[in-house]
Amino acid sequence: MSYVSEVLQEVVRRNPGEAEFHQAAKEVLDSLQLAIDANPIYQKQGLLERLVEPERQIMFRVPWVDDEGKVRVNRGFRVQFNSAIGPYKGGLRLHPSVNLGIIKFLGFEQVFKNSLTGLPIGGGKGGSDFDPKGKSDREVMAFCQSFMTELYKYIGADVDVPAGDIGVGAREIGFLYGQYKRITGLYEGVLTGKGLTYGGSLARTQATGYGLIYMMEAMLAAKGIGLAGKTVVISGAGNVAIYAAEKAMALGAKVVSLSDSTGWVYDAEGIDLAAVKEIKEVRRGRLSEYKSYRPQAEYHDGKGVWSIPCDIALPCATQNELDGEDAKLLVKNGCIAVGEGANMPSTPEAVDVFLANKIYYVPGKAANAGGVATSALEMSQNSMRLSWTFEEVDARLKGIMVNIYHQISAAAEKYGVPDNFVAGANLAGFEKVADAMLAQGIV
Ligand code: NDP
Ligand code: 2IT
Repeated sequence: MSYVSEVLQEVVRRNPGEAEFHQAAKEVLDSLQLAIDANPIYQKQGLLERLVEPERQIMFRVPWVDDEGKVRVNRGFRVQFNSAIGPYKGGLRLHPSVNLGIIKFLGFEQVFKNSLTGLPIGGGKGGSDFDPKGKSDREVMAFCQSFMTELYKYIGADVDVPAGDIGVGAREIGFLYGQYKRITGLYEGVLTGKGLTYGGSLARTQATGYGLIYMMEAMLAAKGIGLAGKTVVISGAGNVAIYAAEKAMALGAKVVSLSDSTGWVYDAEGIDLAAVKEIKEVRRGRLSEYKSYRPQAEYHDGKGVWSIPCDIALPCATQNELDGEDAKLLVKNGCIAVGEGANMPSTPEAVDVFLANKIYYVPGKAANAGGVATSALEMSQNSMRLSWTFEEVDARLKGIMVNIYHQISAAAEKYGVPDNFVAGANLAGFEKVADAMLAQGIV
């Protein structure tokens, strides 16, 4: 049995029930086979065994009191996966589906993504099975304060720097930051995605979505294809989806769909983004309300955006939201490119369909790295006690995304699998982390 297969078998045996973590580990390690074969030192140094084992996993009780006076208990997580190239860095997810396996898949992906940014950040992820939907601001604050009352022991500006993810935006980061500062007395860049009045970076809100479009623009340009005039289908209606839509439209593409966990809209003339922002960012409402702004649009309950004919598909909601059948439908309807705003939104079957059909497919760890890259820029600004202009941050973000495209494309070439950006992203992300781990000894 190959070294890679042995390690994967152990991952499954030692982490029972963590399906998403198994999936992420398999996808990465399968691609690394090429690098492993070329460098026997990796096996000798137990590099893969170390890579798949988080440095530290923290799980804790999060008790809080709801508006009816009832005591509620959630489970909190922070997985500090790998600090070979910098302090742990990665978001916090608040969603009822959160469990250890999901946080570990996200933390594992984050290690390679953060490496691709070229910035000095290790990988981590955290969150809770708390559901912010339908909760009052006071309830969200009570939860966040309780969560931070335990988490603060393990984080710090040079230790571990959490940020947002699903269910965590500016409101939650504010409550978390306030509690951290109150307990520790430290005014430091311990979280990113902060508000602009207390150390946040301009363009962090837009960064993941804008970065996704900069990646697609760079990748398509290398193939002689422009974004202008292309029809784009996007899933999700949260932070990533909204700003991906905004930048795609600014570059002349037509975005015809968005979705949330209840349903999806199809607006043939192009999505009215001001309406979506009003519904989602201001009122925290449902996408079903979109028709009251745009009566000519279609709204459907359930899943369905991947049935819309498009040139470019951008899954920006959640893991495994696009399966093999969806992928076949996209190909059949003429889709030429897929870029992942979400983390692991395409199932392994869908990825196989994209690669077999020569779809230009950029996986999440490369395509959505603009968010964490801009978080690292926020950390730099905090350390320097300076703030850069929107234009300056945005220009750096764009430079980073173009550089990531060059890295993943060059790695795919180097290992003899041109245009396979799955292999390219995994191999390019791995190299820096592996070198740093080898240099630091058996730790
Ligand atoms: P948000 O919470 O802002 O939005 C998530 C969106 O996806 C919502 O519209 C949500 O619908 C929808 N959704 C549909 N199905 C699900 C489901 N089963 N679970 C959760 N959400 C669902 O999150 P983000 O936009 O920040 O994150 C979207 C994706 O992008 C995630 O995979 C995240 O890990 C990834 N990502 C985020 C980054 C960031 O900077 N925020 C950076 C890199 C990646 P509803 O409103 O009904 O819940
Ligand atoms: O998945 C991700 O990269 C994020 N949710 C952003 C993490 C960060 O630290 O900004």
